[in-house]
Amino acid sequence: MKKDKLYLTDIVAVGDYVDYDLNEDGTGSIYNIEKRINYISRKAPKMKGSSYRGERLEQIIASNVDNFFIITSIFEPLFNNKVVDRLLVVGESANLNCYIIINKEDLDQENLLSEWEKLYSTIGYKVIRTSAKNNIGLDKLKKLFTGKKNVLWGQSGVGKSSLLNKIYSQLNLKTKLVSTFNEKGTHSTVTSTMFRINQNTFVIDTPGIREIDPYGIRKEDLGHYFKDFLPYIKKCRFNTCTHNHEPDCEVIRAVEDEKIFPERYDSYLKLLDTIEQDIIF
Ligand SMILES: Nc1nc2c(ncn2[C@@H]2O[C@H](COP(=O)(O)OP(=O)(O)OP(=O)(O)O)[C@@H](O)[C@H]2O)c(=O)[nH]1
Ligand SMILES: [Mg+2]
Ligand SMILES: [Zn+2]
Repeated sequence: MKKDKLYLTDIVAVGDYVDYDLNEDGTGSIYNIEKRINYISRKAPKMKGSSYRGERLEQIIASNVDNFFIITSIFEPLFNNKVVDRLLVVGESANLNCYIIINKEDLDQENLLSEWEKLYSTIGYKVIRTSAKNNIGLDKLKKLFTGKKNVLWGQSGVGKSSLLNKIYSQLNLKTKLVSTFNEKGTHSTVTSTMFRINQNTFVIDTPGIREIDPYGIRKEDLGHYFKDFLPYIKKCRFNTCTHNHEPDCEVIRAVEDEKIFPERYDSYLKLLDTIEQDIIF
């Protein structure tokens, strides 16, 4: 399976259970990290000096979570299904409960939201449409959060912090001003933080991403993390089929028969290509 190699960028991640000693002056040291039940991660963005023998390190975003909320917006930034599909691969490969939030429904002038909602709910994902601006869908989200450890992840500017502020006003998280929204290089949230809402409800706000490459996924396993492919994968002629060029591929047949959405297959091929390029590199 995945994640057999661990060249970590972060030794401790948000959500870890740790043992620590605390000094009188408030400083302290962690001396034990409990084994993670699960975690979400990505390949650390390409940076000089961050590679180990040409490999990109794994960056852990959050650990020991119950629910993974993939947050998108319909506009500003424009809904990006490729990013959603990549985040779904992250969630599925970690065996997490994945939800898709489509925020800023107040900006949905071209009625795109319903189409994406339909696509993802047909596959079997729960889609929650929200507007932090107009207070839509907030009660639904609050209910899903309650009693769980939740992580919110998505592109920068989709409204992660705004939604959390609206649901839990005590958090008072920093968000972007509308006027500065289009300025490049500005992330309002710069580090992942977990907030305890009550005894057993936690939310983790994360910095927005620009790029997302799932870590440690082998190309012959990638199809297993597209849950709409699962009914067909077993029927491919080769059990190492990458559903790309191989003969008698049932996934390709299902795309041709319109049983798999072409948008999803396209995302799959792009991700497969990324993995292959990384192997050469
Ligand atoms: N029209 C509209 N604007 C929204 C909505 N939700 C958030 N915004 C605006 O979108 C911008 C970005 O919101 P943030 O909450 O900072 O986004 P974020 O996902 O936390 O961004 P990062 O912290 O950079 O990852 C702000 O200007 C918000 O006011 C919404 O439902 N509708
Ligand atoms: Mg934020
Ligand atoms: Zn196949």
